[in-house]
Amino acid sequence: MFLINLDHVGIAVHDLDAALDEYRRQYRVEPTHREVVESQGVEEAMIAVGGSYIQLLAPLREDSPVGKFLARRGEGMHHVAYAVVDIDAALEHLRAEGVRLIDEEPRRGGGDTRIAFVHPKSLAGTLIELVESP
Ligand code: CMX
Ligand code: CO
Repeated sequence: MFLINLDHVGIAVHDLDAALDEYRRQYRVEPTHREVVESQGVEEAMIAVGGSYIQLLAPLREDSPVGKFLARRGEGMHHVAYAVVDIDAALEHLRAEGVRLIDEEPRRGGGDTRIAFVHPKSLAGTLIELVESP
């Protein structure tokens, strides 16, 4: 199967600590993982929900994908991430289908995953991330 799980939903926030405090207060949940991913210009926190995660994203700088998103649209849903078994094969398939890739090759994501983004103009205005777990 090509898509094996809804890995996470990414949500852009201005202040990671404040957003985590609200998740704690409103939903009584704790992040399982928190990490600065320099290459993506974000600090991210993962909150487990069933077999998937909520990924809270705060920008490290204004001139980053999440920084630009926040300036333009404010806080909110930023992307959906699907788990795949073989990200190289997935990218090859999408390329063959003429889909607009943001990442031609996978890069390193949080938690030692390999990730790649597909442009929101390719499908329903949704930024899609593919994730291959180690
Ligand atoms: N979801 C849906 N549409 C989006 C979007 C998003 N997250 N971000 C931008 N867009 C839309 C814009 O609204 C704009 O649409 P219009 O032309 O209709 O106005 C269009 O895409 C281009 O927007 P832009 O501001 O000119 O483009 P950016 O320079 O901000 O780049 C994108 C957009 C998606 C290419 C860039 O954000 C990117 O490369 N993202 C991938 C990396 C990333 O998001 N990393 C952070 C998450 C890391 C993680 O998950 O670990
Ligand atoms: Co993500």
